[in-house]
Amino acid sequence: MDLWYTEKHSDNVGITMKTTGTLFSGKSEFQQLDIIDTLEYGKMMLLDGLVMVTERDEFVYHDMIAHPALFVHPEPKQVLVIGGGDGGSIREIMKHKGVELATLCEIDGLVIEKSIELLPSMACEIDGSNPRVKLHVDDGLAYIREHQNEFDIILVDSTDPIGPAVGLFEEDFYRLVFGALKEDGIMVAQSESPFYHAEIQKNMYKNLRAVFPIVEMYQAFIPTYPSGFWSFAFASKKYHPVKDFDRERAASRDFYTKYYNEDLHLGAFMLPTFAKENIAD
Ligand code: AAT
Repeated sequence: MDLWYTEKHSDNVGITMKTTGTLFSGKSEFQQLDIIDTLEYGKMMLLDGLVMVTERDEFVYHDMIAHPALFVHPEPKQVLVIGGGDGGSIREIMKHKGVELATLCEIDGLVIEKSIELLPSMACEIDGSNPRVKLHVDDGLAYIREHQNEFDIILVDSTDPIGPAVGLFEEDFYRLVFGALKEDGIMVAQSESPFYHAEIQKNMYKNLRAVFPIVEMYQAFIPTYPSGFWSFAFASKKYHPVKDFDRERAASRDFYTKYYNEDLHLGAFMLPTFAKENIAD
C-alpha cells in the first residue's frame, strides 16, 4: 500500500509526497509532533500537520536564517535562537568560531528530545556535547523579558503565527527583542511566503519598523514550504545587511555552506516587485 502525506497550502492547493512510514507521533502540551520518513526528502518533522523541516532541504533555511546576520555583525559572540528546537540553526551558528555562546530557547521540550533522537544531522550541536551551546525549554517571550542587553544576534526560528508562536510576530515582542540585543545587535526572523502570506508580512514588517531603524526582507528557495518562495526579516540597530556587508570576510569563511555564499548574500536582498509591495511603508 502506498502512503502519501499531504499538506494544504491554501483551500485548493497543497504539497504531497510518498512516505515509508511514521517514526514518531505524539502530542505535547503545545502541539502535535510527527516525524515521518519520505522517499524524496528524507525524514520530515511536522508540527500540527505542517512541514517544519526535511533532511533534504533544511540546509537552505538554516544557512539563510543564520549566516547573513553572522557575516554582517563584525564580532558576534552571544547568539540567541528562539524556537528552532530541531537544532539546525545552532549547528550553523557553531560554524562561526568567534561565537562564545549560542543559547536555544525552544518552548517545546518534545521537539528537542525527538530531534536529538531522530534528526541527528540537525541536532548534532544540541545533544549536550558542545559546551558553547545552552538549552532552555521556555517561551521565547518570557525568556527575553529576563535577558535584556545581552545578545549580539537573535534568530527567531519560529513556527507560523498560529498557536504558541502568535506573540512572536507582534510589536511588543519586537520591543523586547530590541532590548535584549546589545547596542549594535541584529535580529533575523523567518517571515513567511511573500507569495501566500501578504497580510502576515504586511503586519509583521509594520511592527518591526515601529521598533528597529533598519528593516529589510530577504528571500530563499525552500521547496517544502508553501510556494517554495520563502523570506526572512533582517532587523538591525546599526548595521545594514547590504551596505555594511564585508564581502571578503564572507568569501574567506573556513567552512562549507551548501546554499549561502557571498554573491547570494547580496542577491537575496533583491526582491521581486510583488514582494516589495507586501512590505511597502
Ligand atoms: N528550524 C526550522 C523549524 C522550525 S520549527 C519552529 C519551532 O518554534 C518549533 O519547534 C516550536 O515549538 C517553536 N516555538 C513556537 N513558538 C515558540 C515560542 N513562543 N517560544 C519558543 N519557541 C517557540 C521553523 C519552521 C518554520 C515554518 C515555516 N512554515
